[in-house]
Amino acid sequence: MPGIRAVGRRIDDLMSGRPCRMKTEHAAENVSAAETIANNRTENQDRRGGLMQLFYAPRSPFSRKILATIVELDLATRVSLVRIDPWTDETLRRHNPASKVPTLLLDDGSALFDSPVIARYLDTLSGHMLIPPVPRTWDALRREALGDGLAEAVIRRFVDRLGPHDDRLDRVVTRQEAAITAILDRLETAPDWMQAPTDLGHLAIACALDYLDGRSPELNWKTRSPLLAAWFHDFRARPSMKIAADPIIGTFRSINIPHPPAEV
Ligand SMILES: N[C@@H](CCC(=O)N[C@@H](CS)C(=O)NCC(=O)O)C(=O)O
Repeated sequence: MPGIRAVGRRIDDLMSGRPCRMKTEHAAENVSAAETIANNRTENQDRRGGLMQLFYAPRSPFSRKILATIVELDLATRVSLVRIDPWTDETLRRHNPASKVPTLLLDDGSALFDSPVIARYLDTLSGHMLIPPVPRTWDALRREALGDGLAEAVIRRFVDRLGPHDDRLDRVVTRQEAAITAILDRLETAPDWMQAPTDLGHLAIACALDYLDGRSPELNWKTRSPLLAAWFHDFRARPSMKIAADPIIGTFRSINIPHPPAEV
C-alpha cells in the first residue's frame, strides 16, 4: 500500500533525529503529501465509516491528546483536521457553544466535546484499545484526569499571569502552581503507572508535560521530577506523539488551515 509506505517514510525521517524545520517552511509540501496519502485510502478503510472533522489548535494540549489518540488507534485516515484559533474565531461556536478545541464533528453533523468525551468515542470505534476493561479502567481514567488537570493548571497560570498584577492574581497563580507541583509529585512518587501498557492516561500526561515544557520552562519541572522526566523522554519519541506535535506530517487530511497557531 503506497499510503502506508509513505507514512512509514515520514515516521522514519522523524525518528532519525533530523533537525526540525519551521512548520511554515514545510507545511505546503506536507499538506500535499498528506493529501496524497489520504487519497490512497483503501476501500476497506472507507467501509469503516464516514470522515470526521477535528477542530484543533496546534499548541492545545487537549487537541494534542486527541491527535495522539487518533494515531494510536489508527484512525487518522478517517479524520480531517480543521485548524482554528478558538480565542478569535467564532466558527466553532456553531458546533460547540463553549467554542473550545478539541471539537469533533461526526459525519452526521453532530459534535462531540470535551477531549475526554471525544477520546471515549474514538476508543469505542477502535475496540477499546486505549481504555482498558474494568477494573483497570479507573486507573487509566484517573491518569487522564491528572494529565488534563496539569494541562489546565499550566494554561490558567499562563493566562492569569498576562493580566494586571494584584493580590487576587497572585493568589490565583499560586493556586495553579500548587496544583502543578502536586500533580507532578503524585506522578513521580507512585511511578508504577509508567510500566503499565500505554493507555489514554499516558497520552494525556505526556501531552500535558510537553505543554508544561514549552509554556513554562521557568518551572524547571524535570529537576523536581527526574523519574517523570526520564519516562517523558522515552514516551515523546512515539510516532503518535511526534505526529500530534505536527499533524501535517501524519496521515491526516487537512481541509482548512486559515489561521496562525493559537496562543494556548
Ligand atoms: N476540558 C476541555 C478543555 C479544552 C480547552 O480548554 N481548550 C482551550 C485550548 S487549550 C480552548 O479552546 N480555549 C478557548 C477558550 O477558552 O475560549 C477539554 O478537555 O477538551
